[in-house]
Amino acid sequence: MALQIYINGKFYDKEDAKISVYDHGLLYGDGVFEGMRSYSGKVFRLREHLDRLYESARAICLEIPISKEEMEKATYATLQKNNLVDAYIRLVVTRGAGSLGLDPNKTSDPQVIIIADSISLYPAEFYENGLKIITASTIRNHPAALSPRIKSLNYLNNIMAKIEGLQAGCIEALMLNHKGEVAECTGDNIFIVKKGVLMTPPKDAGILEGITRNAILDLAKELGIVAFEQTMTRHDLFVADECFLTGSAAEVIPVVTIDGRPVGTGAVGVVTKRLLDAFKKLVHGK
Ligand code: PXG
Repeated sequence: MALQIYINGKFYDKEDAKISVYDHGLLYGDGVFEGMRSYSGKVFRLREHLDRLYESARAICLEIPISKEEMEKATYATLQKNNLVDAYIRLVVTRGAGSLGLDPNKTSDPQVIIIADSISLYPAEFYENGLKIITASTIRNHPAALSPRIKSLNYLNNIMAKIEGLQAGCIEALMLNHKGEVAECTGDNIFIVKKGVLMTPPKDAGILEGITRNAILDLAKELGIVAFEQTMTRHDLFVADECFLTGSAAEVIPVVTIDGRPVGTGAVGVVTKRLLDAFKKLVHGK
């Protein structure tokens, strides 16, 4: 059977799952989304993802036509419909179809889309040997232009940074904020370890407050690793002992070089390895 996509309460074959070319999600990137994972049939931190989705929608004055409870049920229904247990799940809410023109009041019927698909993992080699990343010249959104805390369908600046990374042979790229401080990567949050202490940029550093990020901060507490939010510059990365990235897609992935410079010894760090193992245990329930 073809993959079944949820749109506004109904399921469609992947090939027939379509929305209007007049949808402002397409015309203007006017909408919000979430990317989540399920492990053994349970969506990891679903409540947190739903809270972030509804907050992103509220921030752009988009009223999601169904409740969080209905969205939760629809998410599980989509998994079940596709017989998926370990999956990648994308929730998308668009502004809906309207006339050509920015005015959201001229749209109707926001579209709620749920895609559950098998996960394409990064090669295992990256988890064992670590990633090489570069700093992109494209910065995160200026908070006065568009809050970087909104997970909107406008990802162009992150995509431009991703292209810079890919052109340099890296699958991730570091993004700074408008003050030149370290923010995050194009779809992942960043952590460093210095003298055994774990640090990550604060929520107001131009980041998306990652759910994996918050899970890692919780795990650090449980493991007795001192951890806090810290404003940092590239200097802090260059003199760090360890570095890793977190995200729903990547989970926890070590970084071993930044802008061609080795991080610490240039090998995957011990604190990183501990947290990576603890995260695996957490999501796989072992
Ligand atoms: N920063 C940005 C800009 C993101 O888009 C994260 C950090 C990590 O957040 P979570 O909550 O996932 O720990 C993200 C998340 C995709 C995809 O399909 C993107 C994300 C997550 C999952 C899939 O490109 N971005």
